[in-house]
Amino acid sequence: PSTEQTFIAIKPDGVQRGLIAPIIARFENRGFKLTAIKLVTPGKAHLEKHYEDLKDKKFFPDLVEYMNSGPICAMVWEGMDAVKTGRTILGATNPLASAPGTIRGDYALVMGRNICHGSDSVENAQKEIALWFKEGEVVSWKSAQESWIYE
Ligand code: DAT
Ligand code: MG
Repeated sequence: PSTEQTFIAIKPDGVQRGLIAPIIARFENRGFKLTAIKLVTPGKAHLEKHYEDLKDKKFFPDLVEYMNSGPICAMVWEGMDAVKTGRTILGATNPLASAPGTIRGDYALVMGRNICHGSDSVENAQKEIALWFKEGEVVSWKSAQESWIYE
């Protein structure tokens, strides 16, 4: 089985709206393995670092304020094509352009309240996992379901 990892976060609106369990269920049900999870309020500096590629965008201050408005559920999910498939499960950045069946397509309407984050490349996934989790917080374990999910 693939050990590709992606960083998935449930943003403050997703946490406040009680969507932690349904979002986790989508990744579990698909066959991905949870290897790290925590509820965090990491503060502005950390969030600015997480979104540093977007620092020149006009929406950046609002984005950081939104991300800083409550707890975030930070996770690492592992499995085949986890980064790209994770993005597919999330839906498009703009929820109005997200297909029904995706998280954003089922639960959100506007970009500034789009519920979830997912890494956009394997390289960024590794950077984000290192930013959000300390060594030892990401757990390596063998799922009993493995041979029923992978051939
Ligand atoms: P994604 O979260 O799909 O990876 P992104 O990395 O381009 O999208 O942007 C990060 C977040 O910033 C996104 O989830 C919502 C917000 N955002 C992006 N583009 C925006 C825009 N044009 N107006 C307002 N918010 C935006
Ligand atoms: Mg992004």
